[in-house]
Amino acid sequence: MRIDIVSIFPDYLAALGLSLVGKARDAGLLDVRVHDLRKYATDKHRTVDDTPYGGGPGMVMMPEPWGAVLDDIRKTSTAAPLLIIPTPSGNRFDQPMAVELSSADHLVIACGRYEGIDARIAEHYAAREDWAGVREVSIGDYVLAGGEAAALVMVEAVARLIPGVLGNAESAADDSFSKVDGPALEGPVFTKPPTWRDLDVPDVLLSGDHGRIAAWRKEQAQRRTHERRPDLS
Ligand code: 6GU
Repeated sequence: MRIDIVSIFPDYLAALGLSLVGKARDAGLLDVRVHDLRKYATDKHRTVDDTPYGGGPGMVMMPEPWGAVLDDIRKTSTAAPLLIIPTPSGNRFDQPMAVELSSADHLVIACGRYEGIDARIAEHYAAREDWAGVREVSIGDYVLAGGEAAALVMVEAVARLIPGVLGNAESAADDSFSKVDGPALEGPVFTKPPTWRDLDVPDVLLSGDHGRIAAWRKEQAQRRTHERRPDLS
């Protein structure tokens, strides 16, 4: 899979060289390219924002630099890309959306700052036959200063679903939110030592009885889901 990310703070995306996403890139499973929007500004001050029509606070990102960078990216891709615009007013990003996005050939993430990107960018690329569509996406009900942190979240959630990125031992099938049936959240986990600061690992986990262990884990997961996320149980 290829993912292009456009930002006025390309250094913000340096974390994509680390950890799971960095390894997926090194293994050739993921091609991540970061672009500096300011390179597509045309005035000497490299301006990418302007005042909103109709008045109001803040600034809006101008359509011209966005159109220029997105058209440039399209010229270098073989498959029609899906354009993702992180915004607190988008559809909610969740595990089913991560699963859907993980089968795309090419994602382009347009990170806005200020009050957002001129709405004609979403409208234009949604109508383009050489693009796979546009998704305006929010990662939760709070407001960030820009789309970069949301892009990091989405890339990591999608990358770990690409075949070959996770080892067999850490399969995504057991994740919270991933079970077709059964509780949404996973229960508590333990490792050695069996006693730490007077706290014992639950006996059942040391019993070797795989049937009892599976039943205990399911009950713990149900309890946790009920207590912490009643909306999911
Ligand atoms: Cl995707 N962007 C911004 N700026 N704020 C957010 C968000 C995205 N999701 C939740 N808050």
